[in-house]
Amino acid sequence: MNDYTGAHPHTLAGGGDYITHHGDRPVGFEMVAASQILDSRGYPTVQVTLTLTDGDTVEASAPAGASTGEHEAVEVRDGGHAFSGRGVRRAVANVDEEIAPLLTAHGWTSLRDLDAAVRQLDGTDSLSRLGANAVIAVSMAATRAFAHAANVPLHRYLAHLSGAEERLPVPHFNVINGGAHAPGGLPFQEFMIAPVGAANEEHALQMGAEIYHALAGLVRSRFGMAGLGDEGGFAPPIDDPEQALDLLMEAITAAGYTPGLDQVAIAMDPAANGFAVDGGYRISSRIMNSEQLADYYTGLVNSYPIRSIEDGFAENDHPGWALLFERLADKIQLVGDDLYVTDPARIRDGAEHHYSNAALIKPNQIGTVTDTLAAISAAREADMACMVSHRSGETLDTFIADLAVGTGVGQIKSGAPARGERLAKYNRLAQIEATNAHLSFGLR
Ligand code: 2PG
Ligand code: MG
Repeated sequence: MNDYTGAHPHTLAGGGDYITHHGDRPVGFEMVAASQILDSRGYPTVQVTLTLTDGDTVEASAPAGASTGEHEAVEVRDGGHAFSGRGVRRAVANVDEEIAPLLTAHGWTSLRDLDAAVRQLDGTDSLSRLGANAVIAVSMAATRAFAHAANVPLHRYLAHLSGAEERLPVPHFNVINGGAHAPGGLPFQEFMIAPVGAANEEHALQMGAEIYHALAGLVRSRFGMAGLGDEGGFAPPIDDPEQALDLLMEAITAAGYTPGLDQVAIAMDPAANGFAVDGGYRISSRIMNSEQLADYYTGLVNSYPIRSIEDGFAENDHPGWALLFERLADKIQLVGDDLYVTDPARIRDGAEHHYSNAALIKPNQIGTVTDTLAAISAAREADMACMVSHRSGETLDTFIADLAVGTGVGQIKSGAPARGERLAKYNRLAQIEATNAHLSFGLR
């Protein structure tokens, strides 16, 4: 990963802009203020506003997961009666009382120094003292402050930090929701459509929306009413993953597209922590051991155009992961989410042990933007693919859209092409495309 401390000025790809001698131009903060806002599930989360010394402000807010990995950075929540214990007044106070004096004490010459100083102030590996929800919001806002000071858009600044070539990612629309994100008995959490054959981002969004509407029609005619899950996908009353996959195939065709690895592919996040039981995994009425589950996935991959499976096994079932890798790694993408929690060391370990060939990237799992970029670097060095991801609890913050473009990973998931907090990211991608005609679109 590049940083700003090198003696040579860095050139930013794709514009006439330069960031030169950034180390000589510190970013200063006049004021740091946090507040408690509500996320897309109606639970509190942390928003941070930084006022720069030039009087301009930048803002960011923390997302929150429902199916969290055991080793994720730890949020600070209030406990007690209000919001079922999920208030973030303490995390907000940590920003106002501890992080603010640190940030305003002097100028900052790099995001890396700033993130390291906040981490040091916290003093724990998991960020559990100040709260990962406080720290990630500060880090994302600070990244915007550095981009602002460098006078470049956020995605370009992130490209500069990551050393990657910018690229518009293929959106993975989560259109059927199960697991921890929806009521009902569907064990797998996410069924996604990926318009890999789209000409560009705008076209991909159109395809996603048209397929979503076709699916709405199918679900309504077949099941009457169907609820929506947390990420805007439908939650029909089904409990067999193959029923969900059949619905996707029909919806893709009904919208006038061809299901296939070169036009509209399918991706799944079973999120296997959620259906792991004593002695195996529960799918519909069956309990499968790891071998049977690997066979089951292999059967699905042979029958449907599935390009990616995330968290196919529980995070601690390393033999299961190794088995799936052996079976499918040369055919499809196998993504570690709960397995890696965006932690560079865990990603390196997974590469060494052949657990997966891809990593999910969620900034709030690790707690700072600097560490998120380090996770992407670790994956890249191990020849692993990365997919940038939202959380099931989201806000209108579009940071991950810029992160996906700036790190050039080629793929993103931000839920269904419906609901404001999901669309905010997709629309931001379209906006980046509209103002950066030179950028390529697609998988890497
Ligand atoms: C996941 C995420 C996002 P959550 O498992 O990949 O879709 O869910 O934010 O609930 O962890
Ligand atoms: Mg996941």
